Amino acid sequence: MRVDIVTIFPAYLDPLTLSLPGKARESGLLDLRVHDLREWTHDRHRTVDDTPYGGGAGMVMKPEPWGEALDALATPNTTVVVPTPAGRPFSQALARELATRPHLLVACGRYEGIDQRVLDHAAARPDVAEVVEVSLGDYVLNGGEVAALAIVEAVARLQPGFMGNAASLAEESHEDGLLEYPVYTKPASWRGHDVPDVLLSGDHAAIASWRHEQSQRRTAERRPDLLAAASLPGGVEVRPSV
Ligand code: 6GU
Repeated sequence: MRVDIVTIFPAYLDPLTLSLPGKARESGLLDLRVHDLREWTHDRHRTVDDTPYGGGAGMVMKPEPWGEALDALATPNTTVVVPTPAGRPFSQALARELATRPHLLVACGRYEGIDQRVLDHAAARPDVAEVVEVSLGDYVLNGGEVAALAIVEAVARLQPGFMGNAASLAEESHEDGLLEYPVYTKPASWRGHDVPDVLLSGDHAAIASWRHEQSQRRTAERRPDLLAAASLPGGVEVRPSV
């Protein structure tokens, strides 16, 4: 999969060259490139923003540099991803959907956002399959860069062959619509806290059913909104403790 990220702060994306995404890059699973939007400016000050039509606080990103960035980077089948608090909520399901796309172009906005015509123009281009505005959640970041880190990491680790252990992908939080159960390692007793007996029992069926119950309990307590959507295959009855 190819991923291009366009930003006025390329250094913000440096973490993507480290750790797991770094390995994916080295192995060729992820062809990731970070671009400075100012490459596509032509004035002495490399201007990327201007005052909003209609007035109001803050600045808006100018359309021209974004148009040239798309001209340079769009391929015959590009999905443009625009991090914005006004976007569609990011989720494991959306990560899975984006992971199937051959090319993502992540457009990181700053200031009050990007001129709307950039997105309208992108959506109308024959070399753009879709424009997806994505929000990480109901809070405000200074720009799209931190969101781009999260989105690209969530998508990259779903590439076939990316994870060392494919089973851990299937078992983790959100893949089955429930939160993950608590995990423990040695020692069996630590500072007066003991690992639950069932995990030391060697009874694999009992362990599986304990873990499923724990997942349901946690989800009911912390994220009851997820339970309505989750498939609940004949599990235990769970009531929130709060
Ligand atoms: Cl995706 N972008 C920005 N700028 N702020 C956010 C966000 C995204 N998600 C939550 N807040």
